[in-house]
Amino acid sequence: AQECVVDQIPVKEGFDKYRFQGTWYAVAKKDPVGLFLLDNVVASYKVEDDGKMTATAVGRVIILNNWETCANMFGSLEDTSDPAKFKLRYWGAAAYLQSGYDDHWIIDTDYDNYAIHYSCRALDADGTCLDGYSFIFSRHPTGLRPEDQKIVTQKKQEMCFLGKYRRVAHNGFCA
Ligand code: DAO
Repeated sequence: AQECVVDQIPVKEGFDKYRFQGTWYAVAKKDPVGLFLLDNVVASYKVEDDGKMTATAVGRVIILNNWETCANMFGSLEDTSDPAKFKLRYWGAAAYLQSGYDDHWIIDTDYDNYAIHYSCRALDADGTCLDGYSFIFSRHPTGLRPEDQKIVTQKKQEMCFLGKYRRVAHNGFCA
């Protein structure tokens, strides 16, 4: 009955933001309404001296339906009572880029190979997600290791996003 209720989706237990630091390559994405980052998405996380996590991300975007560019994005992650659940404030290096304030949950990670991100932007009346997005990240630009793929499939199911992902290409466009 509580399946797909956002509040019931399990997140990484005892999430360690220090071990999460560094570069992550997006290998798959479930898009939100009005998608922004298209492909060549690379995120980098850091814990600052004050203990707050920050992030930068780059990715190919299309502005005004026809202009293709690489977005340089910045984010600050506010802690919550759950170590795996953050509030992400994000903005772009240029004013025409998207900005916002989203949930930023780490559903699962082994810190060394894969990470599963989740963000629901709008809840339906029954507590399920009406509009959300999710990145599957790898430490390796070449993609996920076969042994991580089955964990990722299981988690996609728990997020109720199974079958809603597309592959995120890396072809050097933003390198
Ligand atoms: O691409 O459709 C979308 C939504 C993503 C918005 C968030 C981009 C900014 C991220 C800043 C760094 C954290 C990964």
